[in-house]
Amino acid sequence: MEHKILIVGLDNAGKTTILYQLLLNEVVHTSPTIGSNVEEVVWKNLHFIMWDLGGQESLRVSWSTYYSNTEFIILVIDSTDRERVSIAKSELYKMLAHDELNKAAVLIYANKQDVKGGMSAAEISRHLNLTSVKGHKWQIQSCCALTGEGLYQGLEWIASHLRHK
Ligand SMILES: Nc1nc2c(ncn2[C@@H]2O[C@H](COP(=O)(O)OP(=O)(O)OP(=O)(O)O)[C@@H](O)[C@H]2O)c(=O)[nH]1
Ligand SMILES: [Mg+2]
Repeated sequence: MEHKILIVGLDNAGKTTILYQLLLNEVVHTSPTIGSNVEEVVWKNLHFIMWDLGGQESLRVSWSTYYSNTEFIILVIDSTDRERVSIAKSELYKMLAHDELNKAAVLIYANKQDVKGGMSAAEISRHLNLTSVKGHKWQIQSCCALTGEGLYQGLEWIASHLRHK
């Protein structure tokens, strides 16, 4: 049984870094993703097909072409990017309103926690107004893609909310 996961978020949030940290346990050099990367991450006998989508504004309109059969959305937030958290919020609510994602659960990674002065997970949760999200299961997890800290706690949450095991 394979589980389809979409990794979304604004450009520079750290999506590709997270994907390859999960796949290879190392930090790869990234450049902005045009289109998508897809990898199979096997963890604790679970098979995740992870689609990492490009986050630049012009690419976000095509995110919906990836939505069918998605079990989880991983929304990556750059905790240092206070200016654009409201844009990330509107992208989140657009996705939650989409028919094809009505059964998808959402894991939010509050990434780049290694950078001083960034937003905490609680602060991001308030900015995104997560307590108002009722129709979807959600969880927020702070992390650092460079060290991998927090990433597997996020996967633990996903593993405990699988629809088909
Ligand atoms: N300090 C710090 N930098 C990070 C972290 N995660 C990613 N980065 C850096 O952020 C930059 C962007 O990372 P990417 O993974 O390419 O970002 P992306 O979300 O895939 O961006 P797009 O493909 O354009 O949508 C890179 O320079 C990463 O090294 C983190 O946890 N901490
Ligand atoms: Mg990328």
